[in-house]
Amino acid sequence: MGQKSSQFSAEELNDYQDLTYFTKKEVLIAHEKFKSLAPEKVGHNKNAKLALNKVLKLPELAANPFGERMCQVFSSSQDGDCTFEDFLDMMSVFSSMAPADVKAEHVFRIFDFDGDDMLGVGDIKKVIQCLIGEQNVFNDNDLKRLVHKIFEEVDFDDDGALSFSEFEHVTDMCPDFVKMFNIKL
Ligand SMILES: [Ca+2]
Ligand SMILES: [Ca+2]
Repeated sequence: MGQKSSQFSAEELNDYQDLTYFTKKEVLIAHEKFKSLAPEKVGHNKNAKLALNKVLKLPELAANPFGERMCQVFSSSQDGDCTFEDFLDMMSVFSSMAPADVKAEHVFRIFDFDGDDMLGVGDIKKVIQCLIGEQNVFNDNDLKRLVHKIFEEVDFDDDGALSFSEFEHVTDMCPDFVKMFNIKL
């Protein structure tokens, strides 16, 4: 029926549908987006691995101050390079269909720059720096004060780091924060 033959078998599409928040049709739309980033590569290898700078060409990622970090978190090689499956996973988690707690879990990983499963002072400083942009230099004292304020609010057990459950209080208080990571397919 369709003019273009799909690069995917029915079985593959069923699997992707089961593993993501997407319908088969949306999986194909996600693949078109992935392909548009590097048509020459993805044209003959549907699951080709694209370099980080190619993936960041996706406007939604380019516009997000955490775009690079998002790719790193979803990259199966952990360097930001993404196969289609990495990309599909990322699009699925940040789609409007994914539940808020799943999104929050991944935002937590994005913010956990050093990967120790806690958001420490260093992580939060980096998050703030990403949010305000590299051009805007934040006075060191202001930055310290802001970090202090955040920890005062949500570091309930006073251990100097935010666990996921402490972080969830932040996302409950400001749902817009997680919405910043919504990507429309
Ligand atoms: Ca950390
Ligand atoms: Ca804590």
